[in-house]
Amino acid sequence: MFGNPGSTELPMLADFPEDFRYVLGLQELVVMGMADGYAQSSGTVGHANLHTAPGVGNAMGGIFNAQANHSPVLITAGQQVRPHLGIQANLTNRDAIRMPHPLVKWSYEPARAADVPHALARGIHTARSAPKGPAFVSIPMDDWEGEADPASTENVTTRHVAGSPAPDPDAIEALTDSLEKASNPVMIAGPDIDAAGAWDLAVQFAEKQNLPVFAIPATGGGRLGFPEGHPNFRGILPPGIAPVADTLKGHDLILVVGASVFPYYPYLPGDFLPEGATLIQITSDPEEAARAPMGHAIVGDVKQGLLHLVGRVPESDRDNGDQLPDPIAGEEQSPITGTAAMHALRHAFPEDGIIVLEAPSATLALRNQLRISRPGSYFFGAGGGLGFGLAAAVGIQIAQPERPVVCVIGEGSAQYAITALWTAVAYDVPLTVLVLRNSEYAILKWFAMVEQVEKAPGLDLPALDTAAIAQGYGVSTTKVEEADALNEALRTAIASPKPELVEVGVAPGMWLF
Ligand SMILES: Cc1ncc(C[n+]2csc(CCOP(=O)(O)OP(=O)(O)O)c2C)c(N)n1
Repeated sequence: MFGNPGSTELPMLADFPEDFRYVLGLQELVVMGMADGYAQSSGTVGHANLHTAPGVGNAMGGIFNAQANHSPVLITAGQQVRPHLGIQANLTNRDAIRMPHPLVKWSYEPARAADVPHALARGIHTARSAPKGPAFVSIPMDDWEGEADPASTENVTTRHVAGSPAPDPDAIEALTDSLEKASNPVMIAGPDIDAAGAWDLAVQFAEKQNLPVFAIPATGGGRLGFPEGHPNFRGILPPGIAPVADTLKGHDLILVVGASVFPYYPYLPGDFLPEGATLIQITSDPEEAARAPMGHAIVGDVKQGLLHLVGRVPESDRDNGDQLPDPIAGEEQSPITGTAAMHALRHAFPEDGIIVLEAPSATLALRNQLRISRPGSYFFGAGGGLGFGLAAAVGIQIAQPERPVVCVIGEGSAQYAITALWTAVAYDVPLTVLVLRNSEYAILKWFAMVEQVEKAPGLDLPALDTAAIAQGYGVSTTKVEEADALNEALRTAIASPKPELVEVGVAPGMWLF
């Protein structure tokens, strides 16, 4: 249970069971992000416990992110005692169900104290059923004094809800035929391949069919669905409507697996697909299927879909285009470029490392430099709400104590969930944080250009000393300016059994390679 307690949650925490662990976050956005990262990385349900209405309010951006990440999180919040609800006593969540409603799969306040165990079980099953996502239960604080119904509690704590609806075999058969007839098909790999544990199947399928593979746009993909160092990998789709169609020109069949179609941003209108192309999406999320602006969809479990495809398609020796060139460090300059910083990280990053990324102007540079090629090794806030990165990294490192986690974060982004550093220190979470300091909101300056906005205020961050702040939370820190020193500092930090923060000065601007 990740939580931040208040008076309304204390009864819930009484006699805290020994087989549970409580991880304190100092602000609810951080609590939510930690539970999200933990849930995604562990493959189990994360639990975030929030402080009645203001706590849910603070966590809202994180709940938004968990929804976009398809992250199975049970969110509980305390509530005033039932006799106080009608008179709206202080701290009453006056419309607890409606407050997080659009951002969760299910929002509920039990009608009776005796219904709390069932509501919690229902929330857990709801969060982890396809499509996965957050579920919310508000619990009046006097309910913990009430009597549970022993028979019902026995049932709800022992029953399992297993399985994920399979795609229609006829639809998969038809897709197999379309693939056979296509002259230049392509696969677009999305985050739910990783979440479904279907990474190896995606590779087998692409290899058997000799398909070129793209990743979905970087800004909307919370996980990787295909190894980016694989010879079939062709790169990351751009995020706008017209540029996606342009990139996919020449392909007549576009198969999107485990993603929405597509997480576009900014708005760059045009044709959705290249002329003559057909798109087919396999997704576990009926809502993702329904809202797609083009193509056809097959709704069902991504792993089972790929399993059937691998079993049915023949080996192909089609020509699938050119491999990506090796990443280069780029020209030396001072301050170093974001590309050079990511190149230094590439050479310090261990085989079994996990990246958590929230460094907007260096997103593409990191992806292109590191070409991450192991499953469960990359997490990004798909919703775009800052505050995911640092918090999720702490939750992921707790879920994966044996694997080194490196959170790469812009100095602006770091501030949203900065108190996560305290949790890392308090619970001995040996996370490495790499802060890219460019003294500005670089990505917003780029957006200002795209949106033709001139003279916007508030895009510079002079004299923001993230390392000094981190020291206040008890984190050991190192500041570097050169690529070699960065590489050295990262190796030391990653090997350290304590949380460490490395801050590197980078030149302002956007880093695409
Ligand atoms: C909760 C939230 N507030 C504001 C934004 C808008 N926003 C997007 S990127 C960004 C700046 C990030 O700055 P920094 O981390 O320094 O990265 P840089 O762009 O310089 O690489 C902001 C404020 C957001 N995405 N989420």
